[in-house]
Amino acid sequence: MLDKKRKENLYFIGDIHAREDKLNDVLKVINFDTNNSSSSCAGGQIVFIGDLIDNHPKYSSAHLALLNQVESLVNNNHAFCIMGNHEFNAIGWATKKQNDDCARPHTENNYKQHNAFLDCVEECSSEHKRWITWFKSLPLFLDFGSIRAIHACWDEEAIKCITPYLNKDNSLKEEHWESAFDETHELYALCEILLKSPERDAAEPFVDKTGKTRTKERIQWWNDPEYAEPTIPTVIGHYTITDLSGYGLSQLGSPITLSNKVVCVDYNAAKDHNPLVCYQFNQSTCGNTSNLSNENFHYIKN
Ligand SMILES: [Mn+2]
Repeated sequence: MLDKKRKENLYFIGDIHAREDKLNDVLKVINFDTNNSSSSCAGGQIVFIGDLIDNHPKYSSAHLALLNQVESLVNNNHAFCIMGNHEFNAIGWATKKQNDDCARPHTENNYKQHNAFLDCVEECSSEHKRWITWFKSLPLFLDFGSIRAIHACWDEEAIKCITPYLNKDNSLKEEHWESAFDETHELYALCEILLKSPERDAAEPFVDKTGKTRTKERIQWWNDPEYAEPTIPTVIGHYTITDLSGYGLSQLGSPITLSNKVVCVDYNAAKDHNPLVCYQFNQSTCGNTSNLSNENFHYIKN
């Protein structure tokens, strides 16, 4: 459970990917203004679901404003922020193993996903190191009792197995970061499941959105025979809901929950034409047996 002083309303905000402009749009929609004590920030806190960083290089310069804003909201008890796979990968990019190799290989594809951030902070600068230290402090998941949040997949077994590697606040202990990028270590697979989605062999190889050919596909764990149906409300991001994804959208194209208990707040805000989506949950009117409602999404419609 969380030590931090908690407020009644939680506003879950998904994968921002440096779109600081869209964060400020959505804060206006939910009337969350930390300079105005009669705004929704009086009774509410934001929960950022990770993937604050990385986008097309044209959004490079927005990274620092966004990171400073989120860090300040967290430090002032207006927000929580959990780790996404992009923060996780950023740590691997900047971490040297004992044999001096980089924990996350500096391949062309990995660079392409990350260079907007590296250019903004200047790779290896003190600014870069400062943000890596902050990323390392982020919890991998949060359990509010009535609702919980994780970037990709709430897998009870994986959470049980990873707990000994975590600090009390659910951030990874400093001494385990190298193992988290070691494919032969159990931490590697656990982080893959929780932050990047469990996977199984695809029927045929396919090319993903970064141009990489993949032989495994993500499991839609909230609705999969190999997974027990979640019983406690859970918020995720990561799954980039689009018209093509076949879930998370009504026939009219409005955001809807993935199931009675699981909601995703990643509607591909990284791209120009998609909104940044917020999901509101009231902890005093909704308990851990509540079904999630489609009425609680907030965003700017195109
Ligand atoms: Mn992600």
